[in-house]
Amino acid sequence: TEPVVTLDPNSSVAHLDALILDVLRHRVGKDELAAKPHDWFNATVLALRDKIIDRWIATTRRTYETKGKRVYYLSLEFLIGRLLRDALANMGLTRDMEKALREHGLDLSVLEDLEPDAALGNGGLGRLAACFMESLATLDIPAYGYGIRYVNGMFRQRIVDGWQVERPETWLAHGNPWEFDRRESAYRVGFGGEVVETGEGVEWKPAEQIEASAVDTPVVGWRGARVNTLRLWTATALEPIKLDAFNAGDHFGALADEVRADALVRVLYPADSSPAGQELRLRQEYFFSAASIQDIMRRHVQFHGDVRTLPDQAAIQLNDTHPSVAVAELVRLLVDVHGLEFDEAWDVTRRAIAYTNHTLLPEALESWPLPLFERLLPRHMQIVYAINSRVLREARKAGMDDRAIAAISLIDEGGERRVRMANLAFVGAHSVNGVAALHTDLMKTTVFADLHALYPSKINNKTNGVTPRRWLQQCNPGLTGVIRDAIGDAFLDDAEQLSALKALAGDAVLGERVAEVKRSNKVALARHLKDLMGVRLDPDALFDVQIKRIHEYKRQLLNLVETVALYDQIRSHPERDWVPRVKIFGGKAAPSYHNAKLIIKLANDIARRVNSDPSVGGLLKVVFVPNYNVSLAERIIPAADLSEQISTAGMEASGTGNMKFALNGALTIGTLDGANVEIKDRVGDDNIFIFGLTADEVEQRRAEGYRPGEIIAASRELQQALSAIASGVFSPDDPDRYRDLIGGIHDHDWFMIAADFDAYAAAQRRVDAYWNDQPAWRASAIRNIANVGWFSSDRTIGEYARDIWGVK
Ligand code: DL6
Repeated sequence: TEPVVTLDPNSSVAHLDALILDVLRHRVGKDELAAKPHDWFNATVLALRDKIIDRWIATTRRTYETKGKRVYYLSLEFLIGRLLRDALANMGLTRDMEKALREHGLDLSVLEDLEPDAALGNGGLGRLAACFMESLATLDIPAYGYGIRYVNGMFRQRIVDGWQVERPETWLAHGNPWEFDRRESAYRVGFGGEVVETGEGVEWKPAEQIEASAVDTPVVGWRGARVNTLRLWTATALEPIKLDAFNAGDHFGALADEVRADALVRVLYPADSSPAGQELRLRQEYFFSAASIQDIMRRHVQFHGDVRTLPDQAAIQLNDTHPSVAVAELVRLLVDVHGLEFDEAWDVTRRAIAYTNHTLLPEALESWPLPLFERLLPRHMQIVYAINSRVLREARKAGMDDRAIAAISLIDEGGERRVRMANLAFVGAHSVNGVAALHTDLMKTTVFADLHALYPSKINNKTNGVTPRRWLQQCNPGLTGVIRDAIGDAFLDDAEQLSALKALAGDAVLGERVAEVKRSNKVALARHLKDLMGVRLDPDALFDVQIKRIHEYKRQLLNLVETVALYDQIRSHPERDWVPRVKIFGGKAAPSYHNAKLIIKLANDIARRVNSDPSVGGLLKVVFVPNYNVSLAERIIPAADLSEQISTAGMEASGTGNMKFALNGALTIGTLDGANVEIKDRVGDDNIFIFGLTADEVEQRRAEGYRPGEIIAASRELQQALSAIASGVFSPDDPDRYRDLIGGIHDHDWFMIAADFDAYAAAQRRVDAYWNDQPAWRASAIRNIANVGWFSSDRTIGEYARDIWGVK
């Protein structure tokens, strides 16, 4: 099913065919007779890109002509994945391109698989940025995404003997046909040095300068509505080679500056356990923020003249605290370069900037050691102090006490002094938003309670969303076709129109068709995993999926402990009517996160044992899919029956996987956390499996003095599963491997695995019972699809545009 209309009358098959051949010959430099699949892939992308450029130029001209306000989305992460299928579908050219390639005996889907995933993000935050870019273009909002063009991006995960091993991702190894090198858009970014008095003000004289130059990727919206720009910065030394040193024989020393510049854009999230790693991370943050703010100012001054009108023409959104230093950079440019008084600069800055918070986890709230910040950014340090004095005076005036003032301060004075980037973003922004209703409420009562008391109108909620183009239409064409047959095409342009399915939820024929599509997606996934890992999966089993970053608060461990308990039960009671299950796990652990890596090993150890045990008779299979990424998610989500969203309540800001699964007809088993709460409200209690403590209850238990040992002693199933893991049943080669991991559950159980275990296990048995009633399950799947159109990122971006950015 081609779910779009063709926009361009010139895009007939013959026209595309001729274009591809021309590109292949003149830009790829290959004869059709000698071209390899990769040459055809490049020719296809370049031909499509030509079509996109026409719209890019047209829509950009329109913005200049109408003096439209632009949105600037600053994000250290853009988890883009592949672009070919997305861009083709949004341009309405999929079918024509398929035909054009077929003329040459080529299969579009094979070429699509040659595209490497652009893995410039870790997880939800980066993928959200990518969905937002697509929705901004779809809603015809002029926007730039600003980030870093990491050469290696997120690491490639290999599983060696069950352990995660990190390898560099080489997504640029064959070049990147999507991007445009914009050497003309280059800016100097300084580090270190000193601030000197000039008589007319102050001047920062950096000790080191690096050149940031732009690399642009066009982002096309649905039906080609608009093409926006993803501008990623790359770094070069001002003097890439010191010829004198080179000629004197110091070949490596001569290149040192270039290596130093290159290190800035090599990897996403350099390990920051060492001071050098911390410094690199702060350098990355300043590098991309400074280049982006300079670019924004240059465009504004060139076309609008007066820097004071910046907030009328530019809405700058900080995606989490990684670009917080942009607040100080904008003040610096306004004062030091454009000559504004500090207070006026501060006012312009706050009207231009807004900040999105994505986590309440204390360890994820960034702060930098003050000496490091001051050494690297001496002028910004002065500006931070100047901002702080204004904010703290306001707080004092408002009658706040010392405790509140200490909490509001941009400088953490407890222990080693640190610069608090979340506080800097908060005070430097006119809007501070959370990403789901519960998360936003918790922002007001926990980490930002005092800042909220001082600035009560800043915090607002913008519940996350996902683009339905990638996460329904493209990843699940079968389901898209069934929905179109059932309710027509309106949902392709407005995902909330999926609600027309509500009336058909009980329709047995529709239920059958939805189930057929699900089964064929499961068959396709099983085939893929067979090729990838040699595992055999039964497509008639319930596919139970937990794919996301591996983190203790996301509680993959709870799922694994329950898997072990189920394994035990199946062996003890083979006479029961067990529902065959395939437990699918996937996700990466941060390289220095010991317990997360151990959890991956545990999943693999359990898989090895369970999958080779004839006594479970194929009733239970466990799979850990290596190198989970966007493209794998696009295969796995359409094939899932059950979506595991089981974080400790109060800890997952929103989640976006939860939305993608529900949109593809999977039922959720989950806690009342993040956006699960709103998903439940929309799909209804009967179509979701909610269990466990609420965020308030988690807080209360902790306050009361939580004793997991007592809970474990009272739950036979839990006790047995934990002791099996701890005693080495799944790790006979190293029986003590999991002793400490499980010991942590007995001891403090910070993530409340014990407290939620019985409720989780009971919910899983409710899942089994419901699965046995297939008509009811199918009706619930349809109700999920029908009710989650609201979680489209078009809706989210519409809300940002209206409430925060003031753009149409
Ligand atoms: O808002 C996108 C995404 C949420 O869906 C996840 O719940 C949340 O964990 C994630 N946050 C981060 C924050 N990391 N830092 N810093 O990735 O954001």
